[in-house]
Amino acid sequence: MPMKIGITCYPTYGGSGVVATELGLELAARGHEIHFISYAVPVRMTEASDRLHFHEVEMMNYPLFDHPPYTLALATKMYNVAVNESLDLLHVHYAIPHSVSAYLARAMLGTRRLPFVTTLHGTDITLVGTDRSYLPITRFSIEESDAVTAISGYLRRVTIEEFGIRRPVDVIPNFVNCDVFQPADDSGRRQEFAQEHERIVVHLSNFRPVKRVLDVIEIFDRVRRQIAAKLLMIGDGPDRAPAEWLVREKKLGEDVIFLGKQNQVHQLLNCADVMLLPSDLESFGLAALEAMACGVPCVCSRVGGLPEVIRNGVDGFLVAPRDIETMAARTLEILADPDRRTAMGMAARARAANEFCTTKIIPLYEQLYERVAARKSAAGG
Ligand code: GMT
Repeated sequence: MPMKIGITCYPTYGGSGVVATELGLELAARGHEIHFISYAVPVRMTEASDRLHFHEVEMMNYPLFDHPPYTLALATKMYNVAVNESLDLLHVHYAIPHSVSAYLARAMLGTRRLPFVTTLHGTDITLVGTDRSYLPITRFSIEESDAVTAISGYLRRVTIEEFGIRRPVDVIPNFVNCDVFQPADDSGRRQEFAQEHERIVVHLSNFRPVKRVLDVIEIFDRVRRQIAAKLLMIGDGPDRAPAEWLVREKKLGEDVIFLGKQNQVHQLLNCADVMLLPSDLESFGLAALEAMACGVPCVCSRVGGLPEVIRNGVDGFLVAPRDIETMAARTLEILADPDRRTAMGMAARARAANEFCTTKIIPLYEQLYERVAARKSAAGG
């Protein structure tokens, strides 16, 4: 049955916002009415329709506020949208502060109870949530959620262990639209970046320290000494400037192309022969999944949820984090052997399509919403 769902996420360039937005778009395509509630339009929300709406959280500033209370403004907007649009439930992505705002909105609704689902994405648990300054309220908002999902088995385990959570946490893995992200003979775009004889390596992230962007440059430097290649750096963030500096130091300026933030990433992934994701931590690794769906194998760190996505030696390689030499060797193994690259690319595509396609994952969210809504009805909400 179609539902009216409020979705809150960070609208900026980052995995949790991308997942939340793609989820909203997919749910709208299936007949649900979606209301995004955030401080800006989410990056991948490129359309609006009678089933896709955006509500901006307005923040009144006042000289007394050194830090305007966004959590409260968001709770107020959630409450207003829930009342005006008769929302069935809220689904918040990233615990801090979204699930706290949802908790407040639900409490404000009183007997007209508004259930909320919290999806945990990674750093909300592993970095922010476990910091002493946020731990008690993160635990509280997880315990108070009407349902909680984690994007990998790894993140579920960490959540339960770190917070001593006793309530159920469902694993609903991240997903990819396999019709948009699919292998394509994009030689037209490929020629923009490389000559026929050159291979293309790609990295996609928000360039935060956890992504080890400088390791990407170091790995590419070693690859480039052996083979003609270009490196496409997609995204932006705090480590972009240090990475550009390292590129200049290593005299790689001709071969490393910083593209900044991009929306049509599937077109760029389709130019690539291999993706590098040497992060210190990834609770899932959505960028790797998007590359895999395009038939691009990844060389990644063996951390967090990545082993749940990539089968080492089959559809990519998993290497100990910070082991730059082995990552370079694995990348060369793929680039130097076209048959190997094709076989791994096909295996990667098959894994993405069989395990993580929207057609498989979105129904899991729909079933969860139905369970949560049914509990609300049973409670007389
Ligand atoms: O990785 C980031 O810095 C962004 C972060 C986010 O919440 O936007 O990504 C997390 O969520 C993604 C989507 O679920 C996952 O694919 C990433 O693995 C996860 N990042 C980490 O765990 C470091």
